[in-house]
Amino acid sequence: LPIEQLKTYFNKHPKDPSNKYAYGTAGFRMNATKLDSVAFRVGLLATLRSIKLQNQTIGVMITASHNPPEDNGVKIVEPMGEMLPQAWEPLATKLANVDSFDEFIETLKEIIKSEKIDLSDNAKGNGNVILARDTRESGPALLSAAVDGVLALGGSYKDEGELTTPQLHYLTRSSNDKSFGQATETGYYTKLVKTIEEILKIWSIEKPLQITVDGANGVGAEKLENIKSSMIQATVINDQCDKPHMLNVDCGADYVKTNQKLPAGISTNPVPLKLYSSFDGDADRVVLYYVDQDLKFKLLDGDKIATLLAGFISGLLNQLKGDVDLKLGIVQTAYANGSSTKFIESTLNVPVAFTSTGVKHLHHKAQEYDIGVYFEANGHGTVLFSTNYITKLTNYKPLNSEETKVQKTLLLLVDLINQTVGDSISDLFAVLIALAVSKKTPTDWDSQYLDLPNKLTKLIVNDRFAFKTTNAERQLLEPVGLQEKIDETVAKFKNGRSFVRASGTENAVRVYAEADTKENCELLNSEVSEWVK
Ligand code: NG1
Ligand code: ZN
Repeated sequence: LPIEQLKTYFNKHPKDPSNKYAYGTAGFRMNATKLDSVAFRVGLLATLRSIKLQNQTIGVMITASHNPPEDNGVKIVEPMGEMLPQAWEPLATKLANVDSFDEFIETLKEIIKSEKIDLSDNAKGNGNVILARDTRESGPALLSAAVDGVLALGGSYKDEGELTTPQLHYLTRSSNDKSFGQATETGYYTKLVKTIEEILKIWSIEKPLQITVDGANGVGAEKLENIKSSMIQATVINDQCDKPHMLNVDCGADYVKTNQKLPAGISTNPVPLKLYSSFDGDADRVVLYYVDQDLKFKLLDGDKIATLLAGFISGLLNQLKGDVDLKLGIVQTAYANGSSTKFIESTLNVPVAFTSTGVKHLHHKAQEYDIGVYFEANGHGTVLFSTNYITKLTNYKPLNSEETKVQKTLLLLVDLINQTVGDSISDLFAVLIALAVSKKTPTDWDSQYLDLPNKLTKLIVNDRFAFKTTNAERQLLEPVGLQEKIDETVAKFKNGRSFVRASGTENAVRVYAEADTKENCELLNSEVSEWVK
């Protein structure tokens, strides 16, 4: 190890001993002023990860997504665009928390030894890291702290500047896998636009896809404007990316989903039956919505996106009369609306699996299917296609020209939908294409099933780590006795369901409740919250 060099950089990014860090659902995330030492150490860990993986490119993303503008975060992206493996999370946590330089070196040595990382001259390189950030004010400084982590080990880096989280995933993957696309931001747009235009052409759709998008005043707004095609008419509002203090304020996917209402910029003058969409602060989540004739707000959240896309894909597959035996499944979390689960199982006849919150869990589970559709209710998700899917469909011999169209479309969906992670931009176009090809209006889509009234709140507690769950986070093991109380309360409500878990991204405990009416779900939520307090 280059001890002197490490020491210089270590001293440049001092850690406040009173700060404690944990690599959670979405990496490290908190008030940005506390993250300098963490970003430096994550840069270093990413470099080690790259060396371990024969110098493949590793990604580092600086973002706090839908959280307030003064927060920030940092997470690591794997060579194929996936999240950091869970086995490395405790290593990241440990490295972030050590205080003295001696402990720091000790921890680095432990990681190098236990992970069998080759730092000799024979290694394939000193590590290769690409970095990007969202539009937060704290972004540039945190990004350069992470760069110092790379430099401390003599690694190479590329600063990609402002990108959406899924774009950074795309670039990481395409840097390691040429077949995925050109490893540039332009390459990302080209792949997307080409695929959209091809699908529309197959179905002779001449009317451009139209949508108004609330960009959360974040990076997604700016990037969406780079997509240029005569077949796409996207109007972006809340696009003030140059005013970082406005990020996610009264707008964005999380605001719309949590408050179940229109964002700033649309709330005063919504056009009935017109489809709108909101991205979150780093553009990996998307929700859609409209107002009906009576101006009543109708949310089309992640659950509705999952059912739309799964229904669209299975509908296409059913049109192929030859032999294509492919396994379709939907992955949800406890936050999925009960009505959606029922609809998927009994109407779509598709199996549903449940995992813990956090995309890494859903993504992993979705890989077990040929078509794995996963979405969190908040709009974070994607569709994964297996190699078996690609092989079977590529080799399929269409029986007529209609089947040729279906076959081509099914194969193009693999390029349309970001295979690495949930992506507001690509998910949005997947939805618009599913609607256009199947000639559905927003109302048709929405009427597939009726959401049960639901309420999600958060509580600040003394120690959120005291809340331990089981059964995909739907039941509490600890504090002992609390689950029984919740069960008794839930039993009093028609269609009642409620659960409690600690957030992995905020210092809070979340309480979810659904029931037959709005009043009842609110009552259930507040009664359960009383037990938690
Ligand atoms: P936590 O804070 O662990 O609930 C939130 C979201 C997750 C996921 C992560 C990462 C809810 C209830 N939770 O996690 O779904 O998106 O942030 O951004 O929406
Ligand atoms: Zn996000």
